[in-house]
Amino acid sequence: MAEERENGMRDAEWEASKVCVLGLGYVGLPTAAILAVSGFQVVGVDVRHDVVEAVNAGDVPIEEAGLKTVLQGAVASGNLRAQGGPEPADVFIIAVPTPIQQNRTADLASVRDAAKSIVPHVTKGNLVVLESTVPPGTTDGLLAGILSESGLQLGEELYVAHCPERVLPGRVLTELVQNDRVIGGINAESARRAAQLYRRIAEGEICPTTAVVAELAKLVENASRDVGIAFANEVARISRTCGADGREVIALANRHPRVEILDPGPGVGGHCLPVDPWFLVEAAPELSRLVCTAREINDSQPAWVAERTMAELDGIEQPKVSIWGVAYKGNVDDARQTPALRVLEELGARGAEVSAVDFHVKRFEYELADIEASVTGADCILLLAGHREFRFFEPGAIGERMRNRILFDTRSFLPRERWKDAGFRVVSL
Ligand code: SAJ
Repeated sequence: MAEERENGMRDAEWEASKVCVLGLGYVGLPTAAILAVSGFQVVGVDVRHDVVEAVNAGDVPIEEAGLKTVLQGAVASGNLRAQGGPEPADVFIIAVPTPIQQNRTADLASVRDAAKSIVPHVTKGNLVVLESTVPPGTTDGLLAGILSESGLQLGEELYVAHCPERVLPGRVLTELVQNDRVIGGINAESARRAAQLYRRIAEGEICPTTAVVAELAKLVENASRDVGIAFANEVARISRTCGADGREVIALANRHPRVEILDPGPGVGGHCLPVDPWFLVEAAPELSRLVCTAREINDSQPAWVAERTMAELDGIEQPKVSIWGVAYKGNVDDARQTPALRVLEELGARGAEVSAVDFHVKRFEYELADIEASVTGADCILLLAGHREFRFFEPGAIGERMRNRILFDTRSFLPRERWKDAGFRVVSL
């Protein structure tokens, strides 16, 4: 009883004021900046020296609407500074990458390293939050295992929770604040404390649960989207075989009040959807047949797009294709796991000459061309990512530079009629 009272007192008094955020990527950096402008003392930690330097200079190493301004405010206020390693704080938030390995299992090396790096700094009453997407069981297993090396009693003296990030690249600042948050504690008190922290920055609902439910919920969200996209891609292929336009089929089916089919596209990229569903497969291989098939469909979409492009170019000698957009989706600078890379390579393997244009991506496996050079002498524009800049180009002026006027718009992004009026044969998925 006395202990309960003591705990109650301690809980009521607990209010974090200093947060250490490990990993200053597309989730960690905006989280750190928002915590700082919300009044927390924030230490951002990254293993990359260039990232630390950029952040301290108020520079954003990633393209994300509004982030630079928020970051500069946070740094100028003195509430945010970045460095190479952690230091004592009330809360440690781990937001490091969890990529996939060759064998399609999660690579948890960064989570392991980040957790180990905080062990010497954690003290009684601290909270450790894992935001990175992880296979079910990681928080209770790997993370708790490492943190117990601190000698602190987990759930009693050191609180641990998994609060998966759910923000959509391109809308990170808005979604960080507005989205509901799933807060999975290793015990109820851990969830309660983590909920208290997120209530100070989030306007969405705070939903406390267990760590494993939070891990699964996050994976299921992304697997659900991946399955939905695979269905849309499959519908597009079936429709094409039947001589119909898949997008028109989907648009009409979506007029049913209980149908909401997603958009077909050139494939699924980014560092989330092509990766996270495999963590479910890893947890229960025999039971994840739909998830697995959806992955395979989406992974085969770039080859299908390349095949269809070549069919449009049939009879043209040494065809030349101008790819518009290599980012994994429109208006982001991220080309990680982009379907464009596979499309480009598949086209090359089929004998097409390919050049690619992108107004956002700075790092790509192949050299990017400027738009004039890319379309000059080209037979086909293959639009893969709907960057807003592509809408600025006058179809007539582009067509004049081309050898043949074919537009394969895999996103149905450009105004079809305008391009048709300029003499283009416009093809969609
Ligand atoms: N795509 C389609 N058709 C669609 C929607 C998307 O082909 O109808 C493609 C996109 O072009 C892209 C890929 O899918 O290549 C993924 O894009 P996205 O916008 O669906 O998602 P991400 O990867 O940018 O962000 C997802 C989001 N998850 C969900 O919407 C369930 C985000 O909320 C997560 O926080 C993020 O993954 C993450 O970090 O896990």
